[in-house]
Amino acid sequence: MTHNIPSQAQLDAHWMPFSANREFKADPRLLVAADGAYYTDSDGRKIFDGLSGLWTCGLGHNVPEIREAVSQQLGTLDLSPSFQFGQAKSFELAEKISQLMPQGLNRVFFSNSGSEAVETALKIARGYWAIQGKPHKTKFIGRQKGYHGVNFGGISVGGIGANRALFGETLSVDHLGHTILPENKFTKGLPKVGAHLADELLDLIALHDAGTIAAVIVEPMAGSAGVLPPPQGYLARLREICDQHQILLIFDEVICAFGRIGANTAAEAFGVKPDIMTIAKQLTNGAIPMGATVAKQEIYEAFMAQDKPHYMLELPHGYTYSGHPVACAAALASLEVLQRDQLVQRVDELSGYFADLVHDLKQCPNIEDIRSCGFAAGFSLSHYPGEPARRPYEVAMAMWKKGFYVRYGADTVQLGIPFITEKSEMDSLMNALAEAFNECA
Ligand code: PXG
Repeated sequence: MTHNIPSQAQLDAHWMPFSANREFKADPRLLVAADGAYYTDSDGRKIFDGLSGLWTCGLGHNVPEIREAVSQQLGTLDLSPSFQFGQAKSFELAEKISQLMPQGLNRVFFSNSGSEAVETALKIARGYWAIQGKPHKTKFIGRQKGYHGVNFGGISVGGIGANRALFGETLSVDHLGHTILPENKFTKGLPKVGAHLADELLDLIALHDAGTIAAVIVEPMAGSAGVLPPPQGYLARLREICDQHQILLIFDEVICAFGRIGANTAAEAFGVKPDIMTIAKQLTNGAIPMGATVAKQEIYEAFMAQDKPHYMLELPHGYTYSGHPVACAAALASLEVLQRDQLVQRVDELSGYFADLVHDLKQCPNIEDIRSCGFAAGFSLSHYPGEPARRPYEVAMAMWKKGFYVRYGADTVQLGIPFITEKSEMDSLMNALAEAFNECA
């Protein structure tokens, strides 16, 4: 398989995203194939995909229906201009997505990534208030530890300092505190304490005035920061305060939507409906890039009701590849398989088994906290002095040697297993993780 190994010049030429380039290029970890819940690496080893790609491939890899739909679409209509012209699949997909959303969230704007879905949501929120004659409502409220992608809007509302530090001025934003409380350590599912943390929004409203705030954006379950399920009642309280003060609520469900937590959406799972939702990742099972922003019908209608000639744009925003036919084909096939194989229900049914295994690792060395929700779990590890990120990296590398791919970032190790994972595979994953935690003690 040597043809799969890049030369040094090739390695040098690629500036890798969110990667320690120097570390990687000194000893590359290369994947050459994927099928079901497993990758094959360049040494021919089978590697269990403990993060479903990057929280994307819940159905597993190499899904025949997606492969065929994409290939057929490429041979039929490979691209149609997304502005002012259309093709049937984007409309079909928009309706399909609406059916999986909480009622009333039924106007879908397509993009190509979670980051773009977030930018679109922020622009729709500001535009909405401008149209309503409230052009001063421009500020956004994010939350500490939030991840909303990497574009300027996203890092502005994002709450991960390391992702903003180098890049200077952001949009006008403020942040709620994160929802990690010491009394909630080692909770399975939603922590009991913490609904009161939503009241911090009242302080921010007192400080900035609701007349300057366009929207609050949160991940209903924060993913990248280490799997942080929302405290019970927290999201409902945020919803209540937003309603009282005419502030839009945006849920960033780029990780949550379409099964990760055992429901079609986190909004459904947690019983709280946002005004705007961002989705991506599982939408196409990761096979083709696609994001989308889903707005409440009233928001769309406000744009349509503007006093403009009928041939003028209602929202001057969009991407060359918005609603790309090949991405639409992948998404339609992916959602079809998700439903046909009842994988959302499967995650829900097996999430208790998964959570029990995950929490059994509490006794391993250096485990400071464990959180879990659906088929996602986060382990916070105690730090080496001055080096919070080192132990998770060491654990992930030990796992890689054992044939398991897991996510590491900041002081956490995370799992986001495929929806098709068998109980026996969960058992092997946890056994390997227990060994890795012990080896890295
Ligand atoms: N919002 C949320 C909640 C996300 O998790 C984005 C927006 C941005 O999506 P794009 O498609 O622009 O990357 C994300 C992405 C990880 C990991 O290892 C998480 C993401 C991306 C890459 C890695 O946790 N989340």
